[in-house]
Amino acid sequence: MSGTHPRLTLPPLYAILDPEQTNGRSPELVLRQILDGGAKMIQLRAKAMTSRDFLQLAKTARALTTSFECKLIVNDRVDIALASAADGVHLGQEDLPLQVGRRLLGKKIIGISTHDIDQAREAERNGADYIGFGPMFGTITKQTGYTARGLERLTHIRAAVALPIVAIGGITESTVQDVWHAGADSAAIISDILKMENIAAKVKAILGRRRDQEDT
Ligand code: TZP
Ligand code: MG
Repeated sequence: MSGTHPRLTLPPLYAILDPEQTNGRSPELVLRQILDGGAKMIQLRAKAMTSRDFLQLAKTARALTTSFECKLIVNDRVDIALASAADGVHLGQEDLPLQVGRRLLGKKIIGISTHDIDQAREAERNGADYIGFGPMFGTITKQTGYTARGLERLTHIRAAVALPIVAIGGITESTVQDVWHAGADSAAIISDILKMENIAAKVKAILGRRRDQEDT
């Protein structure tokens, strides 16, 4: 079974906002900067927040992202995605199974983290709307338990599934073009964006790399 949507078109950058990684800046402020930079898809990831606080943040993010015509994806939490009217949820291999998420979310977007071809094919069979694939490079943001997958494996995944692919893990402005070139529809980036003083400028710079690539 393929996804319930027509093939999802992903913007080149999939920005991830993790309130634990904002250097003390408020997540709302950081979110606004990411939106000012032009990001059109944002995932909210809040492992340590209470459900109540996560929901509050997700509702605020929903209002802001809507005004910027940006898609909002909630990490891990189907309940919070529903309650905040987000566009969808991102589920890892240890989260609720895709079929369960689909039953609860209907036509909303469901993305699945994958680390090899078998997981990618399974996500496609079960109707994911996109897959995450990684970690691409060494990342300090998340202990994934997997070694860096690298560009070559990304190319293999690209050939194995028709689903849109979001590459993740250790991607920076300097490597993002390689990732797109190897077949990712989109690049998920956390630290290279959130560590910046001027987040909007960083997002613009990353999107500018895409335009440069298209011009060549
Ligand atoms: N899943 C695999 S790697 C990763 C996630 C959530 C973290 C990516 O963060 P960064 O800082 O862009 O390497
Ligand atoms: Mg998860």
